[in-house]
Amino acid sequence: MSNALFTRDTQAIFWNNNKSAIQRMLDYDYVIRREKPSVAAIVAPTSSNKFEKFFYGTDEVMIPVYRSTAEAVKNHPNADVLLNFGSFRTAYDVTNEALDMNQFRVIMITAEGIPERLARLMNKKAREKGVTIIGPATVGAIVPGAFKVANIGGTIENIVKSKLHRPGSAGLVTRSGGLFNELSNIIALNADGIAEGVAIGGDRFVGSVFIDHLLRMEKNPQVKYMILLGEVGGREEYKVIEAIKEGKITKPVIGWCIGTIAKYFSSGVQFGHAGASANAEEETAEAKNRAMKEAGIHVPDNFNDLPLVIKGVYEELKGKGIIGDIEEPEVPPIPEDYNKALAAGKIRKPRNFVCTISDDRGEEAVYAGIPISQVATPDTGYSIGDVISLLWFKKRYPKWATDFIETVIKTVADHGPAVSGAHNAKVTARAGKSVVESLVTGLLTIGPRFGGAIDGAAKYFKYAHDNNMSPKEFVNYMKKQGIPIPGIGHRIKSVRNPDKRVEGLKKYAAEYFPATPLLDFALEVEKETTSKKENLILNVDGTIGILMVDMWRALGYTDKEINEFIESGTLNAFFILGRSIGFIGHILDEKRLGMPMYRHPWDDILYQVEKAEEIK
Ligand code: Q5B
Repeated sequence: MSNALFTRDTQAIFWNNNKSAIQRMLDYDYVIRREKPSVAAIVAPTSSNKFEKFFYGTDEVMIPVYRSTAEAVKNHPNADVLLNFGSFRTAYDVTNEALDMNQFRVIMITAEGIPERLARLMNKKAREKGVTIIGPATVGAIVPGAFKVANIGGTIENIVKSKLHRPGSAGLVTRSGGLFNELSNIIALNADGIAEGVAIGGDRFVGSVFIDHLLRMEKNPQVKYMILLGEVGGREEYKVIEAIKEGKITKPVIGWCIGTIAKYFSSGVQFGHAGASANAEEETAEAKNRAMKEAGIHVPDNFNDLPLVIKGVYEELKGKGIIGDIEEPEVPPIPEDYNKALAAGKIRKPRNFVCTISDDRGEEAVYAGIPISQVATPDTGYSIGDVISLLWFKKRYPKWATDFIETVIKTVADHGPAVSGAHNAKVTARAGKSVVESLVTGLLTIGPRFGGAIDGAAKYFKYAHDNNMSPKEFVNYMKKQGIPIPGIGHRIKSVRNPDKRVEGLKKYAAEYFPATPLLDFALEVEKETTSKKENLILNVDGTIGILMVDMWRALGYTDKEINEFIESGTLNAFFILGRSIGFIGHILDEKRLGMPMYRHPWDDILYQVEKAEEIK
């Protein structure tokens, strides 16, 4: 039985999803080749994640996430350490609840500034239950080669340099986490590292104090001598002196209290920690250093001499054969963090996705290079047509073109509740589905017959025009293909009941377009088709598709570029975008009216069901 605070089997429950601290623990596990991760579970009350992924070397491991400590405890009965990374507002409640669970042997609390009344209550309860509290206001503790709490020791590179990856011979207790790291390095340079170390924390009322840990280290055979780095303020060092006098501590102790500078100030000095202020003469660093020296503790004359004293005690114990040689373990190479290596230009990687329209990496996201705030500010003159031209075509079109795009969107926004898409959206909304589900149902009806004939119209009319077909030749060509001409024909609009939307678009083009060669051709085709049947007019889809081609030609796009727009479905997208406005209106209307589920009436269905033929 080593009596060490932690072993290689120790597992912790980490309260709060502090990813960088947890990753540091797993990096440490990897370096010391632990068999199982030192973090068994994470408690994150507001997370909906079931697990978090962390690196273990170059591999990844999954650590389960729970919403309460109780759930984590139930699923991980062997995790006897709680790393409480809650804020100073929650840390007390988390600890208090954890103490009642009777599973934790050690609770480490990182928060600084827990109200002192609560800290005392918490510490009392922990002592009564035999639980070791480390902190509050601490970076924790470490048993090199076995288990390390979160950030103690710093980066993994620093840990290896400070020989915290394998057991040495010193037991180290400090108040401060920063000085813990400093001392670890000094011990590594002047001796063989530490066997166990604890930073007890900087608050005035911490759970466990120097004497608690030194008494345990006294019983730990791996610890051959102990180093205490105290601070001005408090009387904890005197408890150690008492224990030495009473023979409870027999191993050599090296001690130093920082804060000797305080004597050069006329009034009492409050150092960084809440507890680092002397309220009486015995609490000064000077007095404590003197008392420690008198009790036989190895106390240097000043902090600068501390390394020499450590070296001296270590070499003496080595000379007596109490400390042996340590075989340095092989340290596996620590994979470099991808983001750091990338930022340093050390690695490269082919991207899976390419984005050429917007960028959200800078201070502000941009639409084709223009900051959103600029686009969105009313007086900068960017319209929805401009936003579409930036994000769909990566260009800022002239006003006549962006106004045309807006006219199209406004024109197709709705055509009443009876059209295929609106009907479907309404039926779906009445079935209790959400706005997005109902919208999607409506959008899915857009296709070659309803609203989605724009690309087809642009394609076929352009083909005919590019190939110098006459309107008659084109109509015959389409008939031979067996394809109804996209953009021709309407269910309710006709020569005698013209579609005012089409009239409006044609008027806009006549006024603002530099030229409309394809529209002129389409109107000749319309004469042919309406001479056969009066509803075979150039419809709204057709007019939009054809005028878009005229617009792009006027803007200088090549035929190849326009054909690519058509092939990729760009033109139907104008209908999809515009009609979404209307569909959403119909869906909200249904919800506002609280309409019940729809069932189609029988008398509107022709039932012609014959008995199925039996095949033998
Ligand atoms: N025939 C639109 O058909 C409709 C012909 C044709 C040559 C044609 C039909 C069609 C092409 C697709 C198109 C967009 C299905 C329409 C829209 C948005 C909307 C909707 C709204 C809104 C209508 C009867 C006879 C047959 C056919 C011939 C028909 N179309 N010939 N080229 N294009 N058009 N879609 O009236 O000899 O009797 O056998 O497919 O452009 O969707 O408001 O409702 O804003 O929401 O049902 O405006 O024209 O006629 O299919 O029974 O055909 O005409 O070959 O000849 P109908 P059908 P025959 S705008």
